[in-house]
This record gives sequence, structure tokens and C-alpha cells, in this order.
Amino acid sequence: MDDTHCETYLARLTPPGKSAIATLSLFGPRAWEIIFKVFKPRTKKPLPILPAPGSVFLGRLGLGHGDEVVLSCKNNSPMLLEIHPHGGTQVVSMLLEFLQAEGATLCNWQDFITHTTADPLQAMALVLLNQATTSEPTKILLDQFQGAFRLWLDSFLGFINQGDSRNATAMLSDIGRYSYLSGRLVEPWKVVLAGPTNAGKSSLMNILAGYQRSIVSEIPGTTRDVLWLETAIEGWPVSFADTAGLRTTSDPLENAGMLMGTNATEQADLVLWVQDCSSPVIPAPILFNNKKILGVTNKIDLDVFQADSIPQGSIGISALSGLGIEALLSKIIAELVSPVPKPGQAVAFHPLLKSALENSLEFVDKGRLLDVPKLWESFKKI
Ligand SMILES: Nc1nc2c(ncn2[C@@H]2O[C@H](COP(=O)(O)OP(=O)(O)O)[C@@H](O)[C@H]2O)c(=O)[nH]1
Ligand SMILES: [Mg+2]
Repeated sequence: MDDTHCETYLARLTPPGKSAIATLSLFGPRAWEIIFKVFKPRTKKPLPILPAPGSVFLGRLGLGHGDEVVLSCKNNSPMLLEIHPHGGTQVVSMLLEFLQAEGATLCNWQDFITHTTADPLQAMALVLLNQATTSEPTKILLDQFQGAFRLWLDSFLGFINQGDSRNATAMLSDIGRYSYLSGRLVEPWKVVLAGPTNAGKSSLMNILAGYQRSIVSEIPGTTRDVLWLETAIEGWPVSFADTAGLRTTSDPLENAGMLMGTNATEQADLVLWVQDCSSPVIPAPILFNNKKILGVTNKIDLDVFQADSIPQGSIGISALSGLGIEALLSKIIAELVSPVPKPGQAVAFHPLLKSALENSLEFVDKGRLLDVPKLWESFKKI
């Protein structure tokens, strides 16, 4: 990124600790010169003067006899090499020290990304890609890594420079439809199971988990602590919270549990308001008024259940038999991920970008620009 320096950087890309193989990377103008001098190829064939991207060499590297490593050239202009030694901590430390003694500058992988990527936005997407745990956020981050947000930003800045605030504002409102995703590409969505005692919240939690995560009992007030379960639905990371059922009680522990449940609900992206189909319908408390709520009518396996008794918009399920669970999961994702981004859609893929865009909206007429390098500096401090 910074073309004023001409250092050669070295980083360990695999996390510290023992592993079968580790990956080190060497980047910069002297990368090949260093390797050319100290790498001992396994065959008699000497290393080329300039390696082709994609070429791979087997040989030894390091002090004394060194370690057997696989060396690969990712790019030769600028030079980016990967070294795969054995993953023991001593081997890796020896190689890092050895290559530093040959003139490479050691840095952590985040700083390494800063040096090897051309655009801070790309670096940001790459850091987040390493943290994404499921397929959908990975696809979105990959699109941004490949330039979706950068393209959007360049045309937005183009409109600003031309003084065309109408088109700039339209672009902001277009991308703003997807800014709900900014905090949910790395962090899971939070879905809270709430409702009266004995409605079947813990049973629902268990069927979602596929094992007994929560204690199920016909005794009201069994669940007290908030229990979290992280899972993936349709490629999205989702955390469910099972909470103490809401009822009036004098039990201080149960009341404390209800308070914890209320606090969990404050962070919720979605509340599942679970009710028993054989009990009178209770509307969700006003407490949840500013939350997205999805009604769930449970125990539809009971003989007393009548299909027309399901409140409008509510989903009928049986946490006992699994009936309706697939439909419930799809509905949860439809509630959370809306509108669905198309492949290649530009997305403000981090809360810092989201707030920068919100500020831009305020300053569009004054031509205030998004300061990407400054954002990257703030991002690295998080
Ligand atoms: N018939 C039937 N019983 C259920 C169902 N879900 C839960 N129960 C029963 O309802 C009682 C309360 O369930 P639980 O999950 O502990 O409710 P919670 O208090 O809302 O967590 C238990 O006896 C469960 O076995 C269901 O779908 N069908
Ligand atoms: Mg419970």
C-alpha cells in the first residue's frame, strides 16, 4: 500500500501453536534474493533467476541442516512467496529468526496484509474473511475483497466530485438497504426465545441444537440462566438464547433469570415469541415493541390443536416431533436477511463503513469524502 518503503516483510500466516505444517510468507523487493541465497533445492536443478507465479520448489531452509520446506511463488511483481515448513513451534521460530537475520522484517499477519494488498478496503475484507464462520457472509466478504464496495465508492466519489448530489444520495440510499449486514458478517445474528413458562422454549432450543442444551420440564420456572447456542442456518451464523419464561413469581432466582432474559432480548435481532397452542393466546409484552418479533405456536402435535387457532403471522411447530421446524428456520432467515444481497452487491461490510456512509449522507452536499486510510487505521485498533 505504501510505496515509499522498500522493505521485505515476513509473517507467519498460520496461528501460533503446533500443527503439521505452518505457512510463512515473504513479501517485498528482496524476497527472492534472500531465498535464492539460502534455499537449498532438493534436486540438483538450481532455482530460477525469476520464479514464475504458481511455481513450487522443494528444498531445505534454515540454520545448519535446516527444515524441509515447500516454497511457492504466489506473485513475482511484486514478489510474494509462501514457505511451508513443518509446524512445530521451534522450527517456525528458527526459520523466522533465520530469515530476519537475512534482512526480512517480521510483522504480524494483519500488518502483513496491509503491506501486500493494494487497497485498505481489500485488507479490511481479508481480515474479516479470516473471521467469517459460515458460507453466506464469506461470499459477501469475498465480493467486497474482489472490489464490490471499492467500485461503488469510486462511482459515489465521482458523483460528489461532479457536484451531482442527487445521484450520490441515490447511491447512498441504495447501499444503505444492505447496511443491516455490517455487524452480522462476522458476529452471529442473535435470536431470543421468549414466551410464557412451559410454552416449550427449552424444547425448541434442544431440537435446534440436536442435543439436550436446555433442561425441559413440565415444572414452570425451570429455565433461569440465559443459555446461548451458536449454530448455522442456511449458511448464516445464528445464536439462539433460551430464557426464563415470563410469569409473575415471588421466587427471587426466577425473577433474576427473567431480568437476564430481558437484557438478552435487548441485544436481539429477532425475538421468537413462543406460545402453547393449548393455552390462551398472550400478546408479546410491550417491552419487545422495538424488536422484530416472530410468533411461534408450539405443541401442534396435541389433539386439542386446531389449525385456524394459529394467530396470523405465527408459525405452527411441534418442538416434540419436529413438525414445522424447517419452515420456522427458513422464516427466521427471511426475517433476518432482508433484502437479500445479490451476488456482487456492494455492502458496507463493517460497522465502521456503515457509520462512515451515514456521516457521508449528512455531508454529501459539502462534498465530504470517505477517508479510507483513516478508517483502516481505526479498524486495526478494534
Ligand atoms: N406435546 C408437546 N409437548 C411439548 C412440546 N414442547 C414442549 N412440550 C412439553 O411442555 C413442557 C414444557 O416444556 P419446556 O421446553 O420446558 O418449556 P419452557 O418452560 O418454555 O422452556 C414439557 O413437559 C415438554 O415436554 C411439544 O411440541 N408438544
Ligand atoms: Mg425453559
